[in-house]
Amino acid sequence: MTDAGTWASWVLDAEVAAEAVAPITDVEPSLTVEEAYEIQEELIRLRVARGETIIGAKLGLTSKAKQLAMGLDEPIYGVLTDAMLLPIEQPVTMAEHIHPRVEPEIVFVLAHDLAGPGVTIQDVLAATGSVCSGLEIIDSRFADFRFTLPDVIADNTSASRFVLGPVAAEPSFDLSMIGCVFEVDGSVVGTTAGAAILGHPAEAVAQLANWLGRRGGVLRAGWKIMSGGLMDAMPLHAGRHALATFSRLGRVGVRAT
Ligand code: OOG
Ligand code: MG
Repeated sequence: MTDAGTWASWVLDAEVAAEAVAPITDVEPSLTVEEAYEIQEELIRLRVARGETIIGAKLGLTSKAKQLAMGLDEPIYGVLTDAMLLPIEQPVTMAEHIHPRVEPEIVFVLAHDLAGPGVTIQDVLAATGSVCSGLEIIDSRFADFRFTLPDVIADNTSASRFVLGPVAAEPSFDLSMIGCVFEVDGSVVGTTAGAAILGHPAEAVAQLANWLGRRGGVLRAGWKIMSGGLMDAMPLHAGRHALATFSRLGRVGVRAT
């Protein structure tokens, strides 16, 4: 592989310029998943070097709907920094993005560290301080949102921004039964439940903790963990308003300008 730092700059520069680039595998078709995570690590190092702080982690492709939409069938992992956290009521600025999409997610806020291997759904719930509603704004740096599994991993799983809803609920109820209604500009575009995420959204967090554990990593107390899009993402355009309403977790919305 070409030096991981070169490809990390390739995707970071595309993000800063808000201009799409070709997928890495167009140039390096043999790029492996393992090498892609090395590029992602380098990308996060660059972001931290420019002043960002890691405040969480994310899973992607944890629902059948997302896997079908993207034509990929394995969960993927990414990193969230403070620069990605969009305060509630703050719009998504189209000029800072390439072709942003928005998707509803269930978010875990950890009260305790969580380290694999052997982490179960029960362990995740015990380590969780609260769960809240979330919207993730994904914005692949690759032209036409077209990528292979290694490409999207290297691109930090298309992470761009995320918004957290105001309700912090104790996870003392069945999270697989959380209902979600997703609306765009006042029209319902999808309905789903927590079980869309690997049967139970905490299963996604357990898989992430176990995967990280094999690499010597830990999910830290205080981190926000996004468990993955509950349904296919919707494109954002200037003026568009997306709203997700959850049972137990209230509502979270975002507008694009
Ligand atoms: C990859 C990121 C997937 C999710 O929640 O499934 C993701 C993409 O769809 O561009 O964030
Ligand atoms: Mg997502």
